[in-house]
Amino acid sequence: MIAKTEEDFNGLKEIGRIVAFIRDELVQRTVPGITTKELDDIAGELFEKEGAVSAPKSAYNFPGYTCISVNEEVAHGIPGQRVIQEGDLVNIDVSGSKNGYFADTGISFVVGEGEEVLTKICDVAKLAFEAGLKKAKPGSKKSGIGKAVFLTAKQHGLTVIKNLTGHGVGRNIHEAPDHIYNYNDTSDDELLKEGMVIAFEPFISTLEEQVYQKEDEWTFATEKSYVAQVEHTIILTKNGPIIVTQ
Ligand code: M3C
Ligand code: CO
Ligand code: CO
Repeated sequence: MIAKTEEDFNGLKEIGRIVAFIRDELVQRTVPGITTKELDDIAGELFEKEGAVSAPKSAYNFPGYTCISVNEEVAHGIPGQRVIQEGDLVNIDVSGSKNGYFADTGISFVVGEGEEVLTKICDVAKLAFEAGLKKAKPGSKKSGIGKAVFLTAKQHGLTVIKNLTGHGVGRNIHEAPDHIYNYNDTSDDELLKEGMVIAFEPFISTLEEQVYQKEDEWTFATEKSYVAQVEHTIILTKNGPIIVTQ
């Protein structure tokens, strides 16, 4: 969407605050021994308490309030009986709506002490997010964001997932612009607009550049790579981006 009115800004900030709060609460509760279903149940309670609705559930009938992906899983992981272990790479992606406004956020992190490479990809995903954010200006080419993400990955000896992208958000969970690529897609030189609301989500990978979908028809996974994501919903303005899911 293009945010124009005071009501738009306030509506986006409110759902942004809620999904960020649920994300942070779930990260804090991710300890060895807990199942991903137990974490998701906490999210369900918090959505209800906040008067908000899970977007994966309402928009796609996803079997969970949130997407929780562990190790080889990259995104759209279904909460279930999987038990979190020390050293796991976990991604928690929370998206929802309230009063007709949608926001989307996610974070990858390592549970306790883990392999060094896992911490590295999580840190580089944050750096890539910051680098892309600097290019997220009204009037600039959309592809400049992906270019910055790809360069950041490359500088650290890493790469990006090319078949998962960011997207427009605001009045729906996924809306125009359909794709914010994580590499320089030169065929894609749409210009970013004042008030445009996007969910920007770099996926930084140790090796592979494609995810495949598992037989559950939801989970995106890799075969021999680890992947980390950082996602925020941002409103682009001439005075700089507003991150509503901080
Ligand atoms: N929030 C998710 C979508 C959840 S709907 C099942 C997203 O938009 O960030 C991703 N899209 C692709 C991978 S993660
Ligand atoms: Co998301
Ligand atoms: Co998203």
